[in-house]
Amino acid sequence: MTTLNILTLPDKRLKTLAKKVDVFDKDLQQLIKDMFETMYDAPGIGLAATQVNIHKQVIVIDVSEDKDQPLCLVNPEIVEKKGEQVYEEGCLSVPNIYAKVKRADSVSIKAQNETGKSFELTAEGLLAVCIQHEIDHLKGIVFLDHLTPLKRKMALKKLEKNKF
Ligand code: GNR
Ligand code: NI
Repeated sequence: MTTLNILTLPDKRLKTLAKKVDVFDKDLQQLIKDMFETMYDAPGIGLAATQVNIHKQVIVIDVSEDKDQPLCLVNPEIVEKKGEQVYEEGCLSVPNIYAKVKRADSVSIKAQNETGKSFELTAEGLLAVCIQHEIDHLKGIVFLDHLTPLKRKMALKKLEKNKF
């Protein structure tokens, strides 16, 4: 069992743009395994490789109650968004800070699995929130970037204060 170190704000490495995966080898499968263990251990409902300082387009997700529905997305792309929802988000890279974020209510994505096989998926509700949150990480975006400048400033102040 390997748990990876999770970067937290204000770490600038969280702003790195992740690169496409083009080699589906044992190392990739080990990374995915370690990311699932890290996510379940945290615990969290999703984890992007960016958060463990690996700048590849790899995401793991499990929004199920019983933590028995692992979903791995490699090279994910949103192909369609529908509607709006507001959800109170948190992030393992922004500990103890929660804020409402407006996102699409439903997303259709194209992605590859851990062996490189392409698939499409349409998600709504919490799974759609989580997919959008994780794809943001791969682009160097954290949920605080969706807030107004004032709310973001307040959240960052609280984060700083929590360190003492
Ligand atoms: O564990 C997590 N919970 C969560 C709750 C609401 C919206 C998004 C998330 S994702 C987060 C784990 C995380 O930081 N993934 O990047
Ligand atoms: Ni996050």
